[in-house]
Amino acid sequence: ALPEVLSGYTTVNVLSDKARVLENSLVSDYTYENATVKRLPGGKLEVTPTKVDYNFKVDLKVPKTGLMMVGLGGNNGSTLSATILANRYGINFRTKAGLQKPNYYGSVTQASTLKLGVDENGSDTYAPFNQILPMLHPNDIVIGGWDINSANLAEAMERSKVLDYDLQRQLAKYMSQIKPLPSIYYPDFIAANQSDRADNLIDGDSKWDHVQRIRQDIADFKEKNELEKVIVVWTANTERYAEIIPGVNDTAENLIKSIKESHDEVAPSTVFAVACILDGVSFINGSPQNTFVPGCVELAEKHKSFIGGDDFKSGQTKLKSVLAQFLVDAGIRPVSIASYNHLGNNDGYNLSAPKQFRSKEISKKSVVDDMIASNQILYNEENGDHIDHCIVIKYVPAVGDSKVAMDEYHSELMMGGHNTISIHNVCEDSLLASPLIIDLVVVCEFFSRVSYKLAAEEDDKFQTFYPVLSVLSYWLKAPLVRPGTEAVNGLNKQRTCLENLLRAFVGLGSQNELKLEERLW
Ligand code: NAI
Ligand code: DG6
Repeated sequence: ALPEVLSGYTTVNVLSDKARVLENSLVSDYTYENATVKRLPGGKLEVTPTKVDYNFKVDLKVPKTGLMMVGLGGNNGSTLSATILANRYGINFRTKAGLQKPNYYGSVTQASTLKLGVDENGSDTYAPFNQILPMLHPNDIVIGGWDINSANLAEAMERSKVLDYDLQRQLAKYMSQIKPLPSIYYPDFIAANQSDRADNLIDGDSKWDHVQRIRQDIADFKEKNELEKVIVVWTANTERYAEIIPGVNDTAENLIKSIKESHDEVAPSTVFAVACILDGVSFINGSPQNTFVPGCVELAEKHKSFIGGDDFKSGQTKLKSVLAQFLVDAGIRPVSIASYNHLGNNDGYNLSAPKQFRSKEISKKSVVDDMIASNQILYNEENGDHIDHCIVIKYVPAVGDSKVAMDEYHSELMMGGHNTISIHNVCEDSLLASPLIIDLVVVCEFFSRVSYKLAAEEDDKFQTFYPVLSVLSYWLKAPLVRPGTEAVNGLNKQRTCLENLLRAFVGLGSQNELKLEERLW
């Protein structure tokens, strides 16, 4: 039984004979049930159920954790830092609508719930997502990071024009103390229009020296703040794609060699990722570029260091990962999706350059690929096997951080009919994106405390998850997955995976909506 021990950490006690506390860990037994499918001649499918028995182990102690953001002085970096400080110090502020209390709305881990089961009346009963197992609280995250611009965070917050004046005024004394560390700027990778920002740079041109400097920055930050763990998130400008060149960035060895030779095709984000991987520091890419070139993924495998990416999935794409899935699952055939965006923040300014726009276009487009592949009745050689998917982004300075997203989903119905859904969404870009950074950090930190083994194996066989943390996909537009496997884009599938893993870790079976209590006599 778990109650006394786990109740010290969370508000949920799970009484399961499939989980037990051993020292400071929770160990559970889990049978993974799946099925293998074989295509037989003539088109029949043969399905064989499979079962594998695993043990999971969760280290219950939450470490003191630091978050270092690359692009700390940007809209996301400054908005997230301000939000954490406002929550930590309980700073209420006045808006034209009255008194506003700080909160973490938009964060799955902080503001959403999970269904645990039914109460004595048969009613579904929920608990906060972060109360099932011990998780990092955002108020406890120590903030730091780098930016090519030297503005302190009070100045950066003012420049980003996201938060209300009364909050900015009260936060200034805390925010002004946080100053981004100098960073690396390879002008060819981000838009030329960003050059005026680049006044806070690490000296020298050697990319290998840059790797070493970043490693030192992380070590210093860890020591100064007495941290047990650091997670690094790229929330800097979108870069252009790096060319994948055999011999340059195709293997771990070649990538390291190329960095040592300061090869032109090694992007700043890859330099940061490599620095982190070499020291086992988890690195998450919140932008769309191909930071994780094949050599970088191989390096992460070698060092068993967690990586996650790419591109925060905040508004338009998040909705697409629900709506397109809904249409296809309803047997309706989307034939075109036209997605327009305009925004007036610095991200929009950077994306007004063609190569940086192209990176974003690729990640925004990829989100429906697996949905098309899942339905051969709707998508096949005869009917056509693609959706006309058009992505437009325009920079309109006047709207600032209030991004406008307009989408048209045009679908084919029964008997040649059509259905067109038009969506108009105005949102504050950075207030949608910042909570995702919290979730990515909290969930990444949590999974770095999880290990598993086959049930039949000895205890010394526990090992961590595969380094590409695809469980983070919920928050990412173009989920990075293990090479050779396919990304899951549907938002509900992504959440179901997370939910069921959490349940497995505490000895509960997978979530189901069978409701047999109600449906059977
Ligand atoms: P931003 O332009 O306000 O901030 C980016 C910051 O990165 C700037 O302060 C810039 O000086 C800095 N920077 C550029 N290159 C750097 C380098 N090599 N090292 C350190 N700092 C560097 O952009 P914002 O709005 O904060 O977005 C950040 C990233 O997140 C962008 O790539 C954006 O596409 C991506 N993203 C944003 C979403 C949102 O809704 N805000 C959603 C999805 C992705
Ligand atoms: C305009 O597309 C700028 C982008 O950085 C978006 O704000 C960001 O990629 C969010 O996109 P989405 O599709 O998740 O709302």
